[in-house]
Amino acid sequence: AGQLLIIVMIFFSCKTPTVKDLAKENLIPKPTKLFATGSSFELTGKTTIYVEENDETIRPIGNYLADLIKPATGFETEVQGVKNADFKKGIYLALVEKNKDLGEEGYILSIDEKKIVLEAYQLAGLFRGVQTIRQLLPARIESKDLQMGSWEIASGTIEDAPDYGYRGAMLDVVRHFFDVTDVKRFIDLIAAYKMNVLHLHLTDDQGWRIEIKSWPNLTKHGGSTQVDGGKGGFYTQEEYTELVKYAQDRFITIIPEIDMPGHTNAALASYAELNADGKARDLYTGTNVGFSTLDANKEITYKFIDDVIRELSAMTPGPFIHIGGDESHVTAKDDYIEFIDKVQDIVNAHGKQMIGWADIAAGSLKENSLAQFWQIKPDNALKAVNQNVKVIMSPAAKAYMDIQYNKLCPLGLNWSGYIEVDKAYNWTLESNVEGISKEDIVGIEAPLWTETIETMDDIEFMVFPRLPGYAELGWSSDVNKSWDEYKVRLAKQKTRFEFMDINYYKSALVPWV
Ligand code: TNX
Repeated sequence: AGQLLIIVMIFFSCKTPTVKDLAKENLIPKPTKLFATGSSFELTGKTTIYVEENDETIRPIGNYLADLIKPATGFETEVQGVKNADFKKGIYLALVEKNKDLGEEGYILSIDEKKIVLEAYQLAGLFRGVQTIRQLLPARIESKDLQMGSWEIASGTIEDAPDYGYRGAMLDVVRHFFDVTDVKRFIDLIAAYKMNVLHLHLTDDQGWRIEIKSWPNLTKHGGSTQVDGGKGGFYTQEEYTELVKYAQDRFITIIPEIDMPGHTNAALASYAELNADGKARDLYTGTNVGFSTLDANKEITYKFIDDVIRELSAMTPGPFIHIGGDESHVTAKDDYIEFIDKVQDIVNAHGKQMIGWADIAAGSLKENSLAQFWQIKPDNALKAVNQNVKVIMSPAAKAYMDIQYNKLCPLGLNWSGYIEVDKAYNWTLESNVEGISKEDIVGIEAPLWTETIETMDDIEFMVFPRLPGYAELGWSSDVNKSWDEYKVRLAKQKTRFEFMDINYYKSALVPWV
């Protein structure tokens, strides 16, 4: 009888849901509202992912979740259509069109012992909610290899929506070129923290990285090198389109940047006629800035820009084209102003809104253009705000991921100081610049310039662990937020980073566990 009792007890201990506290989970970004019910849902090989029968648009998100959990669990999770009323157990993804308050990216996640229900007003909200489910699963879910152990998710309800609609990262693929595989990994890494923008810095003095069919020498010659003289590279239009699609599937908008009128040596080396003196420049593999310029007074300059923006707009479904505009130190002031105004018209003529580094506020900006604040002094950004233009927050002293963590950091620059992990997190977008308030800000972007960054490992080392903090600054502007609370949540991401093979910086300020 004793043995039987033990067997019965083991049987029940397997079947009884584990007590788990949703409030103790370490989510980044922190959700808006969370209510724990002290039990759990167990994902097993029998769990099915259901999507509303009449809405085929949800199925790809179900498939994404099934693919996400497959390598570590080994589960061949089925994705099935179901009528709302027939759903009893498993995971259910649904759009709730009445729930407009959730906005484009908000979601409600309800978990009990039998089911997980994820609801959103838009598909993007479902995708963000899937990232929450992902973070609620044990960290070993991130493994590419089969893992032992059960897959429980704490029960309760999460209601969540971002504070800012623009939360992104920038990758400079010019100073060192990164291929499609690397950029896809970068997209996956930012998607895991609910970012929704990838800004690609596609052209600069050292290279031209996007194929323009009407000006083929830009990539043929201009794309043939990089900092320190490596072989460079570029994306064909097909490859760029593939990246756009990959990002779109993760509800991330790619914003392409053609930097001008400065930062244009690669173009000036590729076409003699773009130079004021009609002579092609040599290719450049150094790291100086501010020495090159397109000629604002030549007609061919605007023909060139019109061709480039037309081809780029045709392969960019997102609403924005970034025109750079920074550090045009050898462009006469009047020329610069005329140039920005004309380029803004060209971008608009191709159906897009212009973004530029805040230097562009010297021109007459349209209210639907955006200015990206980056400099130490906010003068340019304030000038933009005075023209009723909204600002993307990317202050170099806080949000630049190419800036060294400290003076021992083996990679990166330090012209804006050092940015340890606490400094990267300990600020808010809305109180960063006097005179730029919440209504003036669309969100945050953390740029990674790559003068010193050569490999995916280098990228990861500079980006992690700062990026989750930037993602949280944009998603959850919590007035009571504190580094001391955040650092514990960040520390718990360690196992995740490791299962994801992320080469992260093990800052001594984070209590890694
Ligand atoms: C300034 S930030 C630049 C880039 C450099 C970066 C290095 C900006 C708009 N221009 O050209 O790569 O500093 O941190």
